[in-house]
Amino acid sequence: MPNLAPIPELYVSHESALKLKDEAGNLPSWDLTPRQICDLELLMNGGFNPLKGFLTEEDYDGVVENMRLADGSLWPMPITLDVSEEFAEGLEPGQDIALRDQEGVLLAIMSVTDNWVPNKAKEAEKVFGADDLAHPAVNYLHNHAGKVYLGGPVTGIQQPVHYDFRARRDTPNELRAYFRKLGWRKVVAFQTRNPLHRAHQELTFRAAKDAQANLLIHPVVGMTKPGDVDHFTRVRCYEAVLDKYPQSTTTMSLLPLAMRMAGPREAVWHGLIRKNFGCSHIIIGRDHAGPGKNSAGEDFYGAYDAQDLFRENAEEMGIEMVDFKHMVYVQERAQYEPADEIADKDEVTILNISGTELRRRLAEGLEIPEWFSFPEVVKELRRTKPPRAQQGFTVFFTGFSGSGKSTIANALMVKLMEMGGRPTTLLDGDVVRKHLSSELGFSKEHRDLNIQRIGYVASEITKNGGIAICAPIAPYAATRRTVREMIEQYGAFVEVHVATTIEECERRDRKGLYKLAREGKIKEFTGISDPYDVPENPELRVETENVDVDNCAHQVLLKLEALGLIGLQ
Ligand code: PPS
Repeated sequence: MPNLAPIPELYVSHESALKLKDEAGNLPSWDLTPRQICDLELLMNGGFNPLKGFLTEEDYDGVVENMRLADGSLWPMPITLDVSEEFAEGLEPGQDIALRDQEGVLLAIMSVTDNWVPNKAKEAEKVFGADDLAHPAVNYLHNHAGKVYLGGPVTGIQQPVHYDFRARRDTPNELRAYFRKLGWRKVVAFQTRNPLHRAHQELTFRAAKDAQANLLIHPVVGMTKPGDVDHFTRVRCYEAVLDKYPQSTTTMSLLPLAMRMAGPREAVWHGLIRKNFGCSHIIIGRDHAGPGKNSAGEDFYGAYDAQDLFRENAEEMGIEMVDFKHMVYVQERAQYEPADEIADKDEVTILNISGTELRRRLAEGLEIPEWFSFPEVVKELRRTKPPRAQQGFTVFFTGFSGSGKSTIANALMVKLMEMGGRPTTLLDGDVVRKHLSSELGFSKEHRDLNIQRIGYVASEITKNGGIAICAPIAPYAATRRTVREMIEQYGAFVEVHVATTIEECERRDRKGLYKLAREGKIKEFTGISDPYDVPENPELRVETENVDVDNCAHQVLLKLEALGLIGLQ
């Protein structure tokens, strides 16, 4: 049975917080990233107990190496404060820094004891199992996280502010108090980042019944896997499913966790967090917190690795694992049953709809049967994700200067406007440089900024149901990937490589720039004195030599139709 006494938090009293706020004006100030805000919230409210701050170098080494803090306690996930080299440079040991949210609100003071450059490749191998950018956390580590880590204890000033679903957010101590008040001694936690359908409702209910425990639906609303259903939609879905459980057996609380999709280590981490939230059990499934396929197309982890690692550590963790039962629908009996308990398998009809099939049906506006999900859940999902042909999307042309990007993009825009239906905006390289990026040059840093700005505008257009057509050179693969990730949260990203060779572009030399570049009068010219990473897997590659513009634009239209984004008459 869990001890439901309060656990330590890192917050100071209201009076001390006011005083510290006053003094913090003179401290170096770090604006936390969304992931760091999630981590900080769980550090401060005890969700990451026994951590007292961001990991020191010694703790970090132990956690990376063998999941142990320097004092020997079990902790599987590096919780580190990554910052830029410039910020870390002037910091002396013992220096206090102010940790602020993205609006500048002071959330905590951190006493920096450690300041080091981590070996990220090693962290990727040890923590995530492979230094492979197909893993979202490895990609984050290499392409988003700062170069330097800071470690040290944190003094909590105030919780990050949330304006959404306030009544559904609880700290570990609030949940513990709630369980104490209701006399819930045994509680099974269900961790989820997906909408719940009937099978989930059945399996969670059974898990709680088998353990003779109450049930906590504990969905992650911090950061989940890129491409997941947004948490606003999910929470509205969860609210609907909550009514399907017998009254007063089940509750729901939202967890502001930034997931890492680290499979086995993540399962142990989820267990420790749920223990802090007062739970006695947690449901761990097949491929728990799995990141999908690696760059060779194989699973990162074995299907039962998470359960195995959890089992090895369960005793020390003080929270029990409940096996996730694979539930399937038996048509003849009109009910869900655990797949491994169906004795007459060969005589009955077993129905199942995979995640991929569900997404296809939603994307194409097809029927989703009631045996699979609750009508309220399907309605919410359809509201957020209308069929693809009604969603916004981005067509992102990339290629050398003079390759024909702008001309094809213009032709495509006109064709789409002829078809009508969705507002269409062209973000051409030259136009963007005039209106959005007029102060930028062509250094790597400036090109990245330019492309990120285009990506930002395109993602807003996509989010709001429009069509964005972008036509910059966008020479760097990593930046194109960042833009893809920004946009795919909201709709399709269709990368079109305009594959005109550099020789042909130079031969055409419409603007006379290649001549100037050859003469050294324009520096850092793409293809001449600056690199261009050829897209490896664009949705479409168009050749322009001996093909007219109309045909190139038509190839793009056909691709959009094949992807279900437009309906050709
Ligand atoms: S980038 O790399 O994506 O930010 O470039 P982009 O915004 O598309 O701008 C490319 C246009 O700027 C002109 N130009 C140069 N291109 C490449 N390298 C250098 N150094 C350079 N200096 C000026 C060039 O005309 C490009 O126009 P397009 O439309 O591509 O022909």
